[in-house]
Amino acid sequence: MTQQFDLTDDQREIQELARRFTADAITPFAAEWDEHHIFPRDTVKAAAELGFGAIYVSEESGGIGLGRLESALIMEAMAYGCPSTSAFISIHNMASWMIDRFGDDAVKAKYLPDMVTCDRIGSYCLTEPGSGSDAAALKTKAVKDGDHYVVTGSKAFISGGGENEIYVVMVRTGAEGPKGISCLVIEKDMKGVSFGANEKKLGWRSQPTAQVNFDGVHVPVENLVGNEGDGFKIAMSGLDGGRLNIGACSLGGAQRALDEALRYTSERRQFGTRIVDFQNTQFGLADMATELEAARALLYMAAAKVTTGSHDKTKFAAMAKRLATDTGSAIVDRALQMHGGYGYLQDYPIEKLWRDLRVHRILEGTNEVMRMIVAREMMKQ
Ligand code: FAD
Ligand code: 2MC
Repeated sequence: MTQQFDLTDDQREIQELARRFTADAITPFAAEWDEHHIFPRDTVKAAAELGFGAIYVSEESGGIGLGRLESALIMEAMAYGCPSTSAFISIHNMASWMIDRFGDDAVKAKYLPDMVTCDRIGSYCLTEPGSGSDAAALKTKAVKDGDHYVVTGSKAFISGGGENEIYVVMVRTGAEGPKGISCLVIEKDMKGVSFGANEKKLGWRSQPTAQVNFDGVHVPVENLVGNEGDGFKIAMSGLDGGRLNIGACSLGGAQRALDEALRYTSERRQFGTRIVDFQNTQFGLADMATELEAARALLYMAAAKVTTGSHDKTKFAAMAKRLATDTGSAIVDRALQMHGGYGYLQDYPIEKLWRDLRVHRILEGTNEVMRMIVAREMMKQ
């Protein structure tokens, strides 16, 4: 936002491009992907052809080198059609950016060309069965043996697990705590990598989630991203942007629910009048629109701060993720109520939005962890 409180022409153009792509390639198919648990790999590849596989990867590495506000605009637009698919593409962007931002030339040259085009898709692996919110307690071990690390352990809940080719994995190379963590790129086909069953989920059904296991996997030392001991900070920096994108996915889903609620209540009649003619409905719609704009404004501001590397970017990203995901869920829930019983049926898009947005309050840091980050920053001041 170079002009105060408005998007630039370039930002509007990228938003329009993402909206057109969504209308053609995502919205018409989202219900089927959800119902039949179809992962739309071809659509992800088509998104990459527009540059959406490497939105904030530098142009030198083949990305489109945009900022985090542009990324939020793209994620929000795609989530209007399918929050699950948009969020999946967001995670790939986060993993690719971590390699681009912190990797050396060799690791970038090895992985980024195929990741930019989504010929190889990336997963982000931090969570373990015993460490979710307390991410720095992770136990997956990487022991150096000559020119390799030998990696043993398990990662839980990995988006794209079993499907994706590239795993950006936080491992323990040193002592307990955040400073003993490093970041390694591990490939699906390396010997000793295996996957758990595809998790059966409430939402996010257009993408697989699985445990990823490492049993003595030999990973070349050149696959280290950054220096030994930098892994936790790299993981957290990735999440500053990832959390904005997840928040943006909630905004997109909530905007769709609001539009659907306005349309439905303008058509449906009870007691001899349209549902939208009841003042109760109008006040509800007005509040939904107001709260959505407020959450959006904070998210765009936080995105601008992450782009410029502002000192308070982590706090703002956490605030924006918390507000956008809580607000998004609340709006979808109200939209479902306005649809009455029909909102509960798969014949309308609302119940899927409700299910997809629910998990945004849990992953990429629960909303309780977001509050913890904000409060810690406040107490430092
Ligand atoms: P826990 O940490 O056990 O938390 C349980 C509850 O306790 C939560 O309500 C939490 O907020 C609360 N709590 C915990 N600590 C505190 C505290 N200090 N103060 C107050 N409340 C607290 N992870 C990845 O690394 N990569 C992925 O691709 C990925 N994809 C995912 C996809 C899905 C569909 C899901 C559901 C999860 C995914 N995750 C992924 C994992 C996700 O990030 C974790 O589920 C999340 O961080 C929470 O960890 P947990 O589930 O272990 O919950
Ligand atoms: N950017 C850069 N560095 C950061 C950072 C950030 N955003 N946040 C923390 N750090 C640094 C921090 O400065 C400190 O370094 P130093 O000691 O040199 O100052 C170091 O990292 C350790 O930080 P903390 O002391 O804050 O670590 P702590 O263990 O207390 O907790 C917490 C950090 C709770 C914020 C972190 O564990 C967390 O975010 N937990 C939630 C886990 C999570 O978000 N998981 C998401 C998995 S991905 C997912 O769900 C997907 C769908 C992809």
